[in-house]
Amino acid sequence: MSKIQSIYCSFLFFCVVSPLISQSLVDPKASAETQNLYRFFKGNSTKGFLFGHQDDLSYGMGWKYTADSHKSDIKAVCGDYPGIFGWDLGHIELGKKDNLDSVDFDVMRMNIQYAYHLGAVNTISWHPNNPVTGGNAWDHTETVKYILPAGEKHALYKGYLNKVAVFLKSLVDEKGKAIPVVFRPYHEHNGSWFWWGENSCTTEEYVALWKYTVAYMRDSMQVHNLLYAYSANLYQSEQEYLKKYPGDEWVDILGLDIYDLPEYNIDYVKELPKDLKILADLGKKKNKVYALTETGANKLPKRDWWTESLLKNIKGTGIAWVLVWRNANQTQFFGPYPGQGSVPSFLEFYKSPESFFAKDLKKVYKSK
Ligand code: BMA
Repeated sequence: MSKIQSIYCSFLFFCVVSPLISQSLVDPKASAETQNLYRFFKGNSTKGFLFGHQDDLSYGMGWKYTADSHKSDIKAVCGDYPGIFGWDLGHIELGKKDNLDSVDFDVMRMNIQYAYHLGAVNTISWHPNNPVTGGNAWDHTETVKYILPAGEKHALYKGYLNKVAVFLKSLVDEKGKAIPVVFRPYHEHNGSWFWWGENSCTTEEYVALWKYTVAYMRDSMQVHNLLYAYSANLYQSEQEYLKKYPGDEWVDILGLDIYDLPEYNIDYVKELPKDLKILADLGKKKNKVYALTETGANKLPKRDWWTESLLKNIKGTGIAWVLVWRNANQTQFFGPYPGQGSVPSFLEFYKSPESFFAKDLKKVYKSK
């Protein structure tokens, strides 16, 4: 290629291709850092995936956050923080000080800022209480139709969204710049345990809820630091995965939630690659980032789980990240902690060139 041709190609890339990349996001006004995060995911997924842990900085086995301690079970085990941190906004809609798992929202904000300062990524899910009954997210009484614009609980729902938007907009760095977040509302909708789940609303209602929520954040509340992730629980086919899909212009990232739990009644090591293959094929077809948005084996009974059950089945799949759920207490933990039986396997997983932890991340939010 001559010098002139190469200058012309770069010119074409910057004027034609790069605006197209940003235009393909749900939010055309997404901040530069948010667009860069998406580009980072795309580029990095050929090299490996970020490792993530829910509530990692807020509490762990036998400890709770105290100011400036920056404790983490993952760091205590491998000397490094996760590459992606998960948080949940459940109960913010009620105006509560703490979330549904007793995390103070001010602490959550500080931890999100700390994760950003480490160069790592933040992803936020939301388990809102049922706006019709006042029960929790698992109260799957029919609800969605009552909170849509024509419904009698619509004003209440808008109030919920206002509180979420205010929190998301408060996520800024020390210079006041917005911190990008992967927002993952209304997850596992193809299961029937949440009020937005399979048997509690129709496809039209779910899609309307998704679109209304996204448009409200983006257009009414002008929140511009979000990538939107849609994540389904186990599925058997692409068709099933897409049953309630709101459409390409409403989703940035495709997700899968799948657990290695006896009550799931699945053979995880068989099911995981099958579901991931469907997800990866779809991600490639749609040219979208895709991720293993929730997984884990409660209490980690298999000592080699990290290498044999997880790493073997996710390496080379192109997922942007894998996130394991929280370390709540002795009866519910998905991450290792010092002395736990799976630590040697986790350390092998950590050392794998494909797993990215915080120290591996340098330019997540930069344009190049
Ligand atoms: C579930 C459990 C609950 C928790 C909820 C929201 O999977 O971990 O204990 O309240 O997620 O984090």
